[in-house]
Amino acid sequence: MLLRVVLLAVQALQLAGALDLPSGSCAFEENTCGFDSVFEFLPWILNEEGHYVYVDTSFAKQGEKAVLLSSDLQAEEWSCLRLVYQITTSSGSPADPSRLNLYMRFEDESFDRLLWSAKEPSDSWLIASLDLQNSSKKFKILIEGVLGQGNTDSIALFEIKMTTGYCIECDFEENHLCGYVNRWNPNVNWFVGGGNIRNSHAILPQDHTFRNELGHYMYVDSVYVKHFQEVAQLISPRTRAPMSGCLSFYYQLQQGNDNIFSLYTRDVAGLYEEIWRVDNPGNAAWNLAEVEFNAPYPMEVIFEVAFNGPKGGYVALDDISFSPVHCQNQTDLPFSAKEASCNFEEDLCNFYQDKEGPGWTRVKVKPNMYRAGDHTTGSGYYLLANTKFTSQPGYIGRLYGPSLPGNLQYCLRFHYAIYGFLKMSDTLAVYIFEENHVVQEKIWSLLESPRGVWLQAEITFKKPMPTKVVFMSLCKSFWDCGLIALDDITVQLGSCWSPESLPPTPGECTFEQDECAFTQEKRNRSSWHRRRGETPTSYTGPKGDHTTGVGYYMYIEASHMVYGQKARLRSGPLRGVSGKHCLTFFYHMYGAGTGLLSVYLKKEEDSEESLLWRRRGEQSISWLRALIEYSCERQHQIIFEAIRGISVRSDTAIDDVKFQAGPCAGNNIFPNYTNMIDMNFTIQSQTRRMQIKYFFL
Ligand SMILES: [Ca+2]
Ligand SMILES: [Ca+2]
Ligand SMILES: [Ca+2]
Repeated sequence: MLLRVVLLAVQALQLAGALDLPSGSCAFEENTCGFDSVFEFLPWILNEEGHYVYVDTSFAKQGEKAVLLSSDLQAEEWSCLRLVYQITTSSGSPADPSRLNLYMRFEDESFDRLLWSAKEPSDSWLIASLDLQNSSKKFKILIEGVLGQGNTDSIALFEIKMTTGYCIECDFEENHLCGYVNRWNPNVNWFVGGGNIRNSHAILPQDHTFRNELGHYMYVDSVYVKHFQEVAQLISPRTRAPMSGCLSFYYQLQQGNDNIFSLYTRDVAGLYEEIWRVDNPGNAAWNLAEVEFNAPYPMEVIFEVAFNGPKGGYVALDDISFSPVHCQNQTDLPFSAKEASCNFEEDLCNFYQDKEGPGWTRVKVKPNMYRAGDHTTGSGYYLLANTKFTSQPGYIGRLYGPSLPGNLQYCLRFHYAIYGFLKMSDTLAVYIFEENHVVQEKIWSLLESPRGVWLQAEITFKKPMPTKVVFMSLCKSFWDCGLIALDDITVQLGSCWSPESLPPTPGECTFEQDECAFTQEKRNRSSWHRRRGETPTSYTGPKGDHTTGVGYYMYIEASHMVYGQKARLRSGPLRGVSGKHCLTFFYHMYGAGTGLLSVYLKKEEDSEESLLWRRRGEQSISWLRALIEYSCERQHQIIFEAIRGISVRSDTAIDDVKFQAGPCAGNNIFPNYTNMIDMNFTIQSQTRRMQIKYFFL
């Protein structure tokens, strides 16, 4: 048995806290503590002598999966879920390795949220730490092991433990060290100090937690330092939910002048930022440090000591804790993503213009060849500059955003479209104004780009002082400037850049990477195709996708089909829940010969499908938004069916499909609002009335 080698380590690991585990936890000794294997899949097997559950290739085939589901859980306080696991394989690094996935299943959502995933085989157990935001909603934890290609693959779970508090906190009293790891260096490393006297590395008489010789702490010693500025790093588990507040810890320094003890954050792109550095050696006792910590997106904290030589002494660390309030009596962060964003459906939100007169006009137009509808719904409002009413030679229109606090990283996204045949470079620019408008910096400007398509711009920025984003439309002379349209401005905390390794936004498909979980009964020239850019036939189909203008969408190519031919795109299985679901998507039905687009609900075990929504014939030259509210308490699928119309001018497209819990009216209508992780620590929620609603059932 491949797993036997690690058992000793695991037994040691489970010595602490194995009795009286909180709900959502299990050490897999006599039973699985309310975690049940899901019947349709392989069972997880409880090892005869206890200690773990496993699934392996001795009784299952490649690609098969085993699913373990918890009972109902609730995290009314912020909690940390720790998972001790191991993936083993005998075949090196196979192309299709075994995987372990962990999902959260909220009772009102028809899809599961992937929280974490691992596929690296290892020789010993590993620990994953997952922050669970406080919520009154009930949920279940779903653990899925998918067997890979190797002929002796196995996946084992040794322990699941859900405790209140933040994953980043640690008193170093348990063997798992809360998922903190030392980055190995030949000469200087962080070690566990204290504890059992006989074999301990105790360099201090007492730890901080228990104030006695049995307590533990972390330390790094300079005695083996060989080079100038050798660095020891202790790395925290990565945050998995946005958090902001005060990080505190206790430290001791010996001969503090010869080493530098600092604290860094490191984001998923590997960017370091120093957030604290020891400024005086303090006394020989435990010193408290309090550091402002903002992690709006996944981050690690790194405790780093740089030694200049072997006489640098030691640094000891204990009792890292976090509190979601600021360290000093600062007021709460005044930033709210919703208040800094606008779709212009009702007004200018918190944006405003110069007093001299509007350079930007809020408009709603009937879409035609020369002017598309807005980006939000296809039939709503947006801003337009350089119209003959607003532009004068030498005119500059300025649209100011609300004030954004300094020292935070922001991702600004907006959609713009340009019209006309005139030269357009530099007629739209985005500036950052320091609050008193003294310092101005251009962060983006328009280059020549396709006309009549809503294009998305993304800008990441960070400034030390409070700033405003300013959209400037410039028109040197009336005859030089075409029209500029602006819509769906969003500001989020964190970088716009999102690594592909992060799980996709649950319940949403933009078709940018692939077709998500959508499938087709058959795939040929007359089925749905994934495409970017224009469709080959003129006077039909979109010019670009809805997500970014240059991305992918799904469409039927009418010239490969005959009149009345169908193409059907089927969603992955969706869970039945009580209460309403809201399905939103964008559709494009432009062309004189356009046929039919229908959305069907197919309940499991029913042969009939029920029609939820339908449009017949040409609708608009713009992407239009559809909202469908429906309920279904059984497992089901949603089917998009396009039928080719009477001529080749009947290309029909869809994009940005999104499933959400609850009725459509309460849902946020901003597109692409949740990227990476939910930014739902905004201060106020603002309910926006929906412009159009379609109700069926
Ligand atoms: Ca301790
Ligand atoms: Ca709009
Ligand atoms: Ca898209």
